Amino acid sequence: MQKDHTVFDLIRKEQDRQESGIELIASENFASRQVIEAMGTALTNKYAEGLPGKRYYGGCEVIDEIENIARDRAKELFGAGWVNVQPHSGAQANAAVMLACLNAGDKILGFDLSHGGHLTHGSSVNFSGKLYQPSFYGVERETGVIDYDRVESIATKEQPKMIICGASAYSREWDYEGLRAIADRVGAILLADIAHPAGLIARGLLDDPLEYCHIVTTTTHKTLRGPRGGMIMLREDFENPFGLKTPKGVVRKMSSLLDSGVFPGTQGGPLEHVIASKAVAFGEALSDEYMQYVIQVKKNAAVMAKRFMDKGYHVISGGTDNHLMLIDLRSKGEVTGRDAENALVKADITINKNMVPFDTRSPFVTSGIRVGTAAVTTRGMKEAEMERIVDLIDDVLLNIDNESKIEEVRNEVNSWMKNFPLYK
Ligand code: DSN
Repeated sequence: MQKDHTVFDLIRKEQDRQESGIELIASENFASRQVIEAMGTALTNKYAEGLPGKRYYGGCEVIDEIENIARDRAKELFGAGWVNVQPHSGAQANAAVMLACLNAGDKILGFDLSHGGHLTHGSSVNFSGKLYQPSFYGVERETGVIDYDRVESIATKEQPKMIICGASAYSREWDYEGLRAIADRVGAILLADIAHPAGLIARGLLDDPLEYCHIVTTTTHKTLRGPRGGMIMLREDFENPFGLKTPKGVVRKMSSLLDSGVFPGTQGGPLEHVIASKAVAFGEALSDEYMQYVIQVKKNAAVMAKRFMDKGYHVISGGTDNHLMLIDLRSKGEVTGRDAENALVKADITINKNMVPFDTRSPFVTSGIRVGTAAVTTRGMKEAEMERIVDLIDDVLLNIDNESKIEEVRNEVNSWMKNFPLYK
Protein backbone atom coordinates (compact mmCIF):
# COMPACT_ATOMS: atom_id res chain seq x y z
CA MET A 1 0.00 0.00 0.00
CA GLN A 2 1.10 3.52 -0.67
CA LYS A 3 1.65 5.69 2.40
CA ASP A 4 -1.46 7.82 2.94
CA HIS A 5 0.12 11.24 3.05
CA THR A 6 -3.23 12.99 3.21
CA VAL A 7 -4.03 11.53 6.61
CA PHE A 8 -0.49 11.29 7.97
CA ASP A 9 0.24 14.91 7.10
CA LEU A 10 -2.80 15.90 9.14
CA ILE A 11 -1.68 13.71 12.03
CA ARG A 12 1.70 15.51 11.96
CA LYS A 13 -0.13 18.83 11.88
CA GLU A 14 -2.17 17.91 14.97
CA GLN A 15 1.00 16.78 16.75
CA ASP A 16 2.57 20.16 15.95
CA ARG A 17 -0.50 21.93 17.32
CA GLN A 18 -0.26 19.96 20.55
CA GLU A 19 3.46 20.63 20.89
CA SER A 20 3.39 24.36 20.19
CA GLY A 21 0.44 25.34 22.40
CA ILE A 22 -0.52 25.38 26.07
CA GLU A 23 -3.03 22.60 26.72
CA LEU A 24 -5.36 23.39 29.59
CA ILE A 25 -8.43 21.29 28.75
CA ALA A 26 -8.97 19.55 32.08
CA SER A 27 -9.88 16.20 30.52
CA GLU A 28 -6.80 16.00 28.27
CA ASN A 29 -3.26 14.81 28.83
CA PHE A 30 -0.24 13.60 26.87
CA ALA A 31 0.14 9.82 26.93
CA SER A 32 3.71 8.53 26.88
CA ARG A 33 5.30 7.29 23.68
CA GLN A 34 4.97 3.65 24.80
CA VAL A 35 1.29 4.11 25.68
CA ILE A 36 0.73 5.44 22.15
CA GLU A 37 2.91 2.76 20.54
CA ALA A 38 0.93 -0.05 22.17
CA MET A 39 -2.21 1.20 20.42
CA GLY A 40 -0.65 1.24 16.97
CA THR A 41 -0.11 -2.54 16.88
CA ALA A 42 -1.42 -5.75 15.32
CA LEU A 43 -3.65 -6.26 18.35
CA THR A 44 -6.24 -4.16 16.54
CA ASN A 45 -6.70 -7.14 14.20
CA LYS A 46 -8.00 -9.50 16.87
CA TYR A 47 -11.58 -10.28 17.83
CA ALA A 48 -11.80 -11.33 21.48
CA GLU A 49 -15.42 -11.06 22.58
CA GLY A 50 -15.74 -12.46 26.08
CA LEU A 51 -13.19 -12.39 28.88
CA PRO A 52 -9.72 -13.94 29.39
CA GLY A 53 -10.09 -17.72 29.43
CA LYS A 54 -13.70 -17.45 28.21
CA ARG A 55 -13.74 -16.09 24.67
CA TYR A 56 -16.02 -16.57 21.71
CA TYR A 57 -13.05 -16.69 19.26
CA GLY A 58 -9.96 -18.86 18.95
CA GLY A 59 -6.39 -17.59 19.04
CA CYS A 60 -6.85 -15.41 22.13
CA GLU A 61 -4.01 -16.89 24.25
CA VAL A 62 -1.71 -13.85 23.90
CA ILE A 63 -4.57 -11.40 24.13
CA ASP A 64 -5.63 -13.13 27.36
CA GLU A 65 -2.17 -12.61 28.85
CA ILE A 66 -2.26 -8.93 27.96
CA GLU A 67 -5.76 -8.32 29.28
CA ASN A 68 -4.89 -10.15 32.50
CA ILE A 69 -1.88 -7.87 32.98
CA ALA A 70 -4.14 -4.84 32.47
CA ARG A 71 -6.64 -6.19 34.99
CA ASP A 72 -3.99 -7.09 37.59
CA ARG A 73 -2.26 -3.73 37.32
CA ALA A 74 -5.56 -1.84 37.53
CA LYS A 75 -6.47 -3.78 40.68
CA GLU A 76 -3.10 -3.04 42.26
CA LEU A 77 -3.28 0.64 41.30
CA PHE A 78 -6.73 1.27 42.78
CA GLY A 79 -6.86 -1.44 45.45
CA ALA A 80 -9.82 -2.95 43.59
CA GLY A 81 -10.94 -6.56 43.98
CA TRP A 82 -12.51 -6.75 40.52
CA VAL A 83 -12.20 -4.74 37.30
CA ASN A 84 -13.43 -4.81 33.74
CA VAL A 85 -10.97 -3.00 31.46
CA GLN A 86 -12.99 -3.36 28.25
CA PRO A 87 -15.24 -0.25 28.15
CA HIS A 88 -14.29 1.84 25.12
CA SER A 89 -14.83 5.06 27.09
CA GLY A 90 -16.17 6.47 30.35
CA ALA A 91 -19.58 6.93 28.74
CA GLN A 92 -19.57 3.25 27.70
CA ALA A 93 -18.58 2.22 31.23
CA ASN A 94 -21.53 4.16 32.64
CA ALA A 95 -23.88 2.73 30.02
CA ALA A 96 -22.80 -0.80 30.93
CA VAL A 97 -23.31 -0.15 34.66
CA MET A 98 -26.76 1.32 34.13
CA LEU A 99 -27.81 -1.49 31.82
CA ALA A 100 -26.66 -4.01 34.43
CA CYS A 101 -28.29 -2.31 37.42
CA LEU A 102 -31.41 -0.58 36.16
CA ASN A 103 -34.56 -1.24 34.22
CA ALA A 104 -35.91 1.29 31.74
CA GLY A 105 -37.91 3.89 33.63
CA ASP A 106 -36.03 3.49 36.93
CA LYS A 107 -35.16 6.65 38.82
CA ILE A 108 -31.59 7.93 39.00
CA LEU A 109 -30.15 10.89 40.91
CA GLY A 110 -27.07 12.62 39.47
CA PHE A 111 -25.02 15.79 39.76
CA ASP A 112 -26.47 18.52 37.52
CA LEU A 113 -24.58 18.89 34.22
CA SER A 114 -24.77 22.68 34.45
CA HIS A 115 -23.16 22.52 37.92
CA GLY A 116 -20.28 20.35 36.71
CA GLY A 117 -21.82 16.90 36.22
CA HIS A 118 -21.66 14.70 33.13
CA LEU A 119 -23.99 13.92 30.24
CA THR A 120 -24.18 10.24 31.23
CA HIS A 121 -25.45 11.09 34.72
CA GLY A 122 -29.00 11.73 33.52
CA SER A 123 -28.87 14.53 30.95
CA SER A 124 -32.02 14.70 28.82
CA VAL A 125 -29.98 14.54 25.60
CA ASN A 126 -28.17 11.35 26.68
CA PHE A 127 -29.32 7.72 26.91
CA SER A 128 -29.21 8.07 30.71
CA GLY A 129 -31.86 10.79 30.65
CA LYS A 130 -33.91 9.16 27.93
CA LEU A 131 -34.08 5.61 29.32
CA TYR A 132 -34.24 6.43 33.03
CA GLN A 133 -36.03 9.06 35.10
CA PRO A 134 -33.38 11.52 36.28
CA SER A 135 -33.38 14.05 39.09
CA PHE A 136 -30.41 16.18 40.08
CA TYR A 137 -28.52 17.76 42.96
CA GLY A 138 -26.16 20.70 42.51
CA VAL A 139 -23.91 23.11 44.34
CA GLU A 140 -25.03 25.89 46.63
CA ARG A 141 -25.21 29.35 45.05
CA GLU A 142 -23.25 30.99 47.85
CA THR A 143 -20.41 28.50 48.25
CA GLY A 144 -20.17 26.63 44.96
CA VAL A 145 -19.96 23.44 47.04
CA ILE A 146 -22.38 20.49 47.35
CA ASP A 147 -24.55 20.51 50.47
CA TYR A 148 -25.04 16.84 51.35
CA ASP A 149 -28.10 17.54 53.52
CA ARG A 150 -29.78 18.86 50.42
CA VAL A 151 -28.69 15.75 48.48
CA GLU A 152 -30.30 13.65 51.18
CA SER A 153 -33.60 15.51 51.04
CA ILE A 154 -33.74 15.16 47.23
CA ALA A 155 -32.91 11.45 47.51
CA THR A 156 -35.57 10.96 50.18
CA LYS A 157 -38.17 12.67 48.03
CA GLU A 158 -37.20 10.99 44.74
CA GLN A 159 -36.30 7.49 46.02
CA PRO A 160 -33.85 6.82 43.15
CA LYS A 161 -32.62 3.32 42.41
CA MET A 162 -29.16 4.71 41.66
CA ILE A 163 -27.25 7.73 43.00
CA ILE A 164 -24.35 8.94 40.86
CA CYS A 165 -21.48 11.04 42.14
CA GLY A 166 -18.47 12.36 40.28
CA ALA A 167 -18.16 15.23 37.83
CA SER A 168 -16.39 16.76 34.90
CA ALA A 169 -16.14 20.24 36.38
CA TYR A 170 -16.21 20.09 40.20
CA SER A 171 -13.00 21.02 41.93
CA ARG A 172 -13.79 19.77 45.43
CA GLU A 173 -13.42 16.51 47.33
CA TRP A 174 -16.50 14.24 47.50
CA ASP A 175 -18.07 12.90 50.68
CA TYR A 176 -18.35 9.27 49.57
CA GLU A 177 -19.07 8.05 53.08
CA GLY A 178 -21.96 10.49 53.48
CA LEU A 179 -23.34 9.59 50.06
CA ARG A 180 -23.21 5.90 50.91
CA ALA A 181 -25.21 6.56 54.06
CA ILE A 182 -27.81 8.39 51.97
CA ALA A 183 -27.84 5.59 49.39
CA ASP A 184 -28.33 2.99 52.12
CA ARG A 185 -31.20 4.96 53.65
CA VAL A 186 -33.11 5.07 50.35
CA GLY A 187 -32.00 1.65 49.13
CA ALA A 188 -30.05 2.98 46.14
CA ILE A 189 -26.92 1.75 44.38
CA LEU A 190 -24.10 4.30 44.68
CA LEU A 191 -22.02 4.78 41.52
CA ALA A 192 -18.91 7.00 41.55
CA ASP A 193 -17.65 8.21 38.18
CA ILE A 194 -14.05 9.26 38.86
CA ALA A 195 -13.11 9.87 35.21
CA HIS A 196 -11.42 13.18 35.96
CA PRO A 197 -9.46 12.76 39.21
CA ALA A 198 -8.73 9.01 38.80
CA GLY A 199 -4.94 9.43 38.81
CA LEU A 200 -5.02 11.51 41.99
CA ILE A 201 -7.32 8.98 43.65
CA ALA A 202 -5.18 6.03 42.54
CA ARG A 203 -2.13 7.50 44.28
CA GLY A 204 -3.95 8.50 47.48
CA LEU A 205 -4.08 12.26 46.89
CA LEU A 206 -7.87 12.31 47.11
CA ASP A 207 -10.35 10.17 49.09
CA ASP A 208 -10.95 6.62 47.89
CA PRO A 209 -14.46 6.07 46.47
CA LEU A 210 -13.98 2.29 46.37
CA GLU A 211 -14.23 2.24 50.14
CA TYR A 212 -17.86 3.37 50.08
CA CYS A 213 -19.32 3.22 46.59
CA HIS A 214 -20.89 0.04 45.27
CA ILE A 215 -19.46 0.61 41.78
CA VAL A 216 -16.73 2.93 40.43
CA THR A 217 -16.21 3.87 36.78
CA THR A 218 -13.41 5.88 35.22
CA THR A 219 -11.79 6.91 31.99
CA THR A 220 -8.15 6.03 31.48
CA HIS A 221 -6.93 9.07 29.54
CA LYS A 222 -7.39 12.10 31.78
CA THR A 223 -5.25 12.43 34.92
CA LEU A 224 -4.54 8.70 34.57
CA ARG A 225 -2.58 9.52 31.39
CA GLY A 226 -3.36 6.35 29.48
CA PRO A 227 -5.07 5.69 26.17
CA ARG A 228 -8.60 6.95 25.50
CA GLY A 229 -10.81 4.38 27.24
CA GLY A 230 -12.90 3.37 30.24
CA MET A 231 -12.99 0.88 33.11
CA ILE A 232 -15.35 -0.41 35.83
CA MET A 233 -14.20 -1.39 39.35
CA LEU A 234 -15.50 -2.95 42.55
CA ARG A 235 -13.71 -2.95 45.90
CA GLU A 236 -14.87 -6.55 46.26
CA ASP A 237 -17.29 -8.60 44.30
CA PHE A 238 -20.59 -8.99 46.15
CA GLU A 239 -23.87 -10.81 45.98
CA ASN A 240 -26.03 -7.99 44.79
CA PRO A 241 -28.37 -6.96 47.58
CA PHE A 242 -30.80 -5.33 45.18
CA GLY A 243 -32.25 -8.47 43.65
CA LEU A 244 -30.76 -7.49 40.28
CA LYS A 245 -31.40 -10.14 37.69
CA THR A 246 -30.09 -11.02 34.26
CA PRO A 247 -32.55 -10.67 31.36
CA LYS A 248 -33.28 -14.37 31.90
CA GLY A 249 -34.28 -13.69 35.53
CA VAL A 250 -31.18 -15.20 37.17
CA VAL A 251 -29.76 -13.48 40.25
CA ARG A 252 -25.97 -13.18 39.89
CA LYS A 253 -22.97 -11.56 41.54
CA MET A 254 -22.34 -7.92 40.74
CA SER A 255 -19.15 -8.65 38.76
CA SER A 256 -21.03 -11.03 36.52
CA LEU A 257 -23.84 -8.53 35.93
CA LEU A 258 -21.33 -5.81 35.09
CA ASP A 259 -19.33 -8.04 32.75
CA SER A 260 -22.56 -8.79 30.91
CA GLY A 261 -23.43 -5.10 30.92
CA VAL A 262 -20.22 -4.46 28.93
CA PHE A 263 -20.48 -7.48 26.64
CA PRO A 264 -22.92 -8.44 25.24
CA GLY A 265 -24.93 -5.60 26.84
CA THR A 266 -23.44 -2.51 25.28
CA GLN A 267 -20.30 -3.47 23.33
CA GLY A 268 -19.06 -6.00 20.81
CA GLY A 269 -15.40 -6.92 20.46
CA PRO A 270 -13.06 -5.28 22.98
CA LEU A 271 -10.29 -3.00 21.64
CA GLU A 272 -7.37 -5.20 22.66
CA HIS A 273 -4.76 -2.78 21.27
CA VAL A 274 -6.19 -0.16 23.64
CA ILE A 275 -6.30 -2.68 26.49
CA ALA A 276 -2.57 -3.35 25.91
CA SER A 277 -2.03 0.38 26.09
CA LYS A 278 -4.08 0.57 29.32
CA ALA A 279 -1.80 -2.13 30.76
CA VAL A 280 1.26 -0.01 29.90
CA ALA A 281 -0.33 3.12 31.37
CA PHE A 282 -1.34 1.35 34.60
CA GLY A 283 2.27 0.14 34.91
CA GLU A 284 3.45 3.73 34.53
CA ALA A 285 0.90 4.97 37.06
CA LEU A 286 2.33 2.56 39.65
CA SER A 287 5.78 4.16 39.33
CA ASP A 288 7.44 6.69 41.66
CA GLU A 289 7.75 9.04 38.69
CA TYR A 290 3.98 9.11 38.24
CA MET A 291 3.53 9.71 41.99
CA GLN A 292 5.70 12.83 41.68
CA TYR A 293 3.68 13.81 38.62
CA VAL A 294 0.27 13.71 40.36
CA ILE A 295 1.64 15.57 43.38
CA GLN A 296 2.77 18.31 41.00
CA VAL A 297 -0.57 18.32 39.12
CA LYS A 298 -2.32 19.11 42.38
CA LYS A 299 0.21 21.75 43.46
CA ASN A 300 0.02 23.40 40.05
CA ALA A 301 -3.78 23.58 40.17
CA ALA A 302 -3.73 25.20 43.62
CA VAL A 303 -1.22 27.82 42.46
CA MET A 304 -3.16 28.49 39.28
CA ALA A 305 -6.46 28.94 41.15
CA LYS A 306 -4.82 31.38 43.57
CA ARG A 307 -3.32 33.41 40.74
CA PHE A 308 -6.71 33.66 39.01
CA MET A 309 -8.32 34.80 42.26
CA ASP A 310 -5.54 37.31 42.91
CA LYS A 311 -6.35 38.80 39.52
CA GLY A 312 -10.02 39.16 40.41
CA TYR A 313 -11.44 36.07 38.73
CA HIS A 314 -14.20 34.16 40.51
CA VAL A 315 -13.01 30.58 40.87
CA ILE A 316 -16.12 28.54 41.75
CA SER A 317 -15.94 27.30 45.37
CA GLY A 318 -12.91 29.52 46.00
CA GLY A 319 -10.22 27.08 44.87
CA THR A 320 -9.54 23.47 44.04
CA ASP A 321 -8.72 20.17 45.72
CA ASN A 322 -7.90 18.41 42.45
CA HIS A 323 -6.48 19.11 38.99
CA LEU A 324 -9.10 21.54 37.69
CA MET A 325 -11.02 24.72 38.35
CA LEU A 326 -14.10 26.39 36.99
CA ILE A 327 -13.92 30.14 36.46
CA ASP A 328 -16.97 32.41 36.32
CA LEU A 329 -15.96 35.17 33.91
CA ARG A 330 -18.83 37.40 35.00
CA SER A 331 -16.54 38.60 37.77
CA LYS A 332 -14.47 40.31 35.04
CA GLY A 333 -17.11 41.92 32.83
CA GLU A 334 -19.05 40.77 29.81
CA VAL A 335 -16.67 38.28 28.20
CA THR A 336 -18.51 34.99 27.59
CA GLY A 337 -16.99 31.53 27.79
CA ARG A 338 -17.34 31.17 24.03
CA ASP A 339 -15.50 34.43 23.29
CA ALA A 340 -12.81 33.56 25.82
CA GLU A 341 -12.30 30.12 24.27
CA ASN A 342 -12.07 31.56 20.76
CA ALA A 343 -9.61 34.28 21.71
CA LEU A 344 -7.42 31.93 23.74
CA VAL A 345 -7.34 29.35 20.94
CA LYS A 346 -6.01 32.12 18.65
CA ALA A 347 -3.21 32.56 21.18
CA ASP A 348 -2.57 28.78 21.14
CA ILE A 349 -3.89 28.42 24.68
CA THR A 350 -6.54 25.68 24.66
CA ILE A 351 -9.30 25.72 27.27
CA ASN A 352 -13.00 24.96 27.00
CA LYS A 353 -15.98 27.18 27.61
CA ASN A 354 -18.08 25.75 30.42
CA MET A 355 -21.41 26.43 32.08
CA VAL A 356 -21.01 27.69 35.62
CA PRO A 357 -23.57 26.95 38.36
CA PHE A 358 -26.75 29.01 37.86
CA ASP A 359 -25.53 30.15 34.46
CA THR A 360 -27.96 32.30 32.53
CA ARG A 361 -26.24 31.68 29.19
CA SER A 362 -26.68 28.62 26.97
CA PRO A 363 -24.16 25.75 26.82
CA PHE A 364 -23.03 27.12 23.44
CA VAL A 365 -22.15 30.50 24.95
CA THR A 366 -21.62 29.98 28.70
CA SER A 367 -20.33 32.36 31.34
CA GLY A 368 -17.30 30.34 32.32
CA ILE A 369 -14.21 28.45 31.36
CA ARG A 370 -12.75 25.23 32.75
CA VAL A 371 -9.02 24.87 33.19
CA GLY A 372 -6.90 21.90 34.27
CA THR A 373 -3.23 21.23 34.93
CA ALA A 374 -2.81 17.54 33.98
CA ALA A 375 -1.37 18.13 30.50
CA VAL A 376 0.93 21.08 31.22
CA THR A 377 2.33 19.20 34.22
CA THR A 378 3.19 16.26 31.97
CA ARG A 379 5.31 18.74 29.97
CA GLY A 380 7.32 19.50 33.10
CA MET A 381 5.73 22.80 34.06
CA LYS A 382 5.73 23.82 37.71
CA GLU A 383 4.35 26.56 39.97
CA ALA A 384 6.14 29.53 38.35
CA GLU A 385 4.89 28.50 34.92
CA MET A 386 1.31 28.26 36.24
CA GLU A 387 1.47 31.89 37.30
CA ARG A 388 2.79 32.94 33.90
CA ILE A 389 0.02 30.99 32.16
CA VAL A 390 -2.63 32.84 34.17
CA ASP A 391 -0.97 36.15 33.30
CA LEU A 392 -1.07 35.24 29.59
CA ILE A 393 -4.75 34.23 29.82
CA ASP A 394 -5.51 37.50 31.57
CA ASP A 395 -3.65 39.43 28.84
CA VAL A 396 -5.77 37.80 26.17
CA LEU A 397 -9.07 38.26 28.00
CA LEU A 398 -8.36 41.91 28.67
CA ASN A 399 -7.53 42.40 24.98
CA ILE A 400 -10.09 40.14 23.42
CA ASP A 401 -10.56 42.30 20.30
CA ASN A 402 -6.91 43.25 19.93
CA GLU A 403 -5.53 40.91 17.25
CA SER A 404 -1.96 42.17 17.50
CA LYS A 405 -1.87 41.65 21.28
CA ILE A 406 -3.23 38.11 20.83
CA GLU A 407 -0.59 37.42 18.19
CA GLU A 408 2.09 38.70 20.56
CA VAL A 409 0.86 36.24 23.22
CA ARG A 410 0.80 33.41 20.67
CA ASN A 411 4.40 34.09 19.67
CA GLU A 412 5.43 34.00 23.31
CA VAL A 413 3.49 30.76 23.88
CA ASN A 414 5.04 29.06 20.83
CA SER A 415 8.61 29.94 21.70
CA TRP A 416 8.09 29.21 25.43
CA MET A 417 6.68 25.73 24.77
CA LYS A 418 9.89 24.75 22.97
CA ASN A 419 11.42 24.63 26.47
CA PHE A 420 8.97 21.86 27.43
CA PRO A 421 9.32 19.34 24.61
CA LEU A 422 6.88 16.49 24.20
CA TYR A 423 8.12 13.12 22.95
CA LYS A 424 11.78 14.18 23.15
N1 DSN B 1 -15.67 15.33 27.66
C1 DSN B 1 -15.13 15.05 28.96
C2 DSN B 1 -14.65 16.25 29.65
O1 DSN B 1 -14.16 17.12 28.98
O2 DSN B 1 -14.72 16.34 30.87
C3 DSN B 1 -16.09 14.31 29.80
O3 DSN B 1 -16.58 13.25 29.09
